[in-house]
Amino acid sequence: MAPDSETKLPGEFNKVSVIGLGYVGLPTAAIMANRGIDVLGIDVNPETVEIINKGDIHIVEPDLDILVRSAVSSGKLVAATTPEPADAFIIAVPTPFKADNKPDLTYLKQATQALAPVLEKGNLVVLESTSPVGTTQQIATWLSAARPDLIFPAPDNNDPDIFIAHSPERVLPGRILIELVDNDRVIGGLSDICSQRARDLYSLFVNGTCHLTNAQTAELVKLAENAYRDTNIAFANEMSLVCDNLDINVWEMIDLANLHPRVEILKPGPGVGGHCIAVDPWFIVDSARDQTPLIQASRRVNDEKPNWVVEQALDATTSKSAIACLGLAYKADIDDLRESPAMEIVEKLATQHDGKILIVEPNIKELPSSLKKFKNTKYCSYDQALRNADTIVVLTDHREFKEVDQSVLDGKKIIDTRGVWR
Ligand code: SAJ
Repeated sequence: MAPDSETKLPGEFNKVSVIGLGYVGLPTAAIMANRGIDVLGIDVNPETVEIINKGDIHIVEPDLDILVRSAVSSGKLVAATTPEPADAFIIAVPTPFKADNKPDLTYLKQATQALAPVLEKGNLVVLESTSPVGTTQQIATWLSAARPDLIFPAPDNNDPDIFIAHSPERVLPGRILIELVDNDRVIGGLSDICSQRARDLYSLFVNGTCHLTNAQTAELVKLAENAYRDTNIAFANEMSLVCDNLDINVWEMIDLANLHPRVEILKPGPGVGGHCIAVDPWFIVDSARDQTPLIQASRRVNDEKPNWVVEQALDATTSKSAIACLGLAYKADIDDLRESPAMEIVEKLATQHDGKILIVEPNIKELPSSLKKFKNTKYCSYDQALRNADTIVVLTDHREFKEVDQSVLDGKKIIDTRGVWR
């Protein structure tokens, strides 16, 4: 059925609101604003809003500073703490998990409740946050409780007042601005017309293909992508333990195995971090515990790896000597410390080792408070740490660490979890 005359026609997205101005929301807002759309970015943190309205950024991501500056100076991107009416709302708030590995939808519920009062007939609401299966429907339920005056989508109603879809973000930190535009998107609406409206929105700035499906499938696609990667990394991490036990160089072994045309082993590391791969597999487990022994085992393998690194470092070091820890971010060339195995390792070393822990992280200006609180931790330059430590633990493969004067490493114990100096 065609939308009624009051419903805005596809393509009429003159003003878009992006709720949550983090690693996904801010780049999305800036890209759309640079395409000429009026974008209102919403974030609950007043400091974030202030920084963005000055044309600055609060996160590290290549070229994002240039894009945000241009969007703000042209007046197309404005940030605020409370939502205002718009043609479409993109929700990109965190969906973490709780201590018991259950999804925590608190931020999502708060964002949904904040936007409910400003919703108008014809609006599109897109959930971009990675979410457990059923969350897009949950948003419709929350919104319809807050706005009984509006008709929300149902599979048998192709003429709702509000269109709701899930289009999970799939961008890789470090390449966000490229992947936001070039990657294909999966779009799952609560009904066909919802999917089509969401595709109309993304077509304004996405060069990749938009693949339409239903909301539940889109939710599981995103979770499956990250669980697949987690499982593959777990295999690499398991191999690193096997190699250590058998005194085999894991990097050489993987390089040689990968010469096979159908083998592509990923890289072992100190564990798996970030707010996505270390979290999202649990969303599948939570909805299908008995069907997911492999996913659960992979999570356990990856979660155990930091403990192994700590043991290696403590075994290599006499009690009073200094340990250098290179990198805190969860992966190379970014500043993101969320769920970082490096943070866990450094915290455990600071607790269990009497000597100094010399910490190098080129992408932050000072140690986070969770590390500052230890008497034996010290924020150091790369050079200082290499010279003053007896044991060096490489935790992140930042580009700065690839340059090394081999003579400085002579006689030191090296635990290179990333194979930077292999
Ligand atoms: N890692 C390894 N070995 C590898 C690859 C990664 O140990 O061979 C580690 C990294 O060091 C890091 C963690 O895994 O600690 C995750 O890093 P990542 O680069 O694999 O992924 P993320 O978390 O930065 O981004 C992922 C991406 N998902 C997939 O590649 C399937 C991205 O496309 C998603 O958009 C993102 O999660 C997300 O937001 O969900």
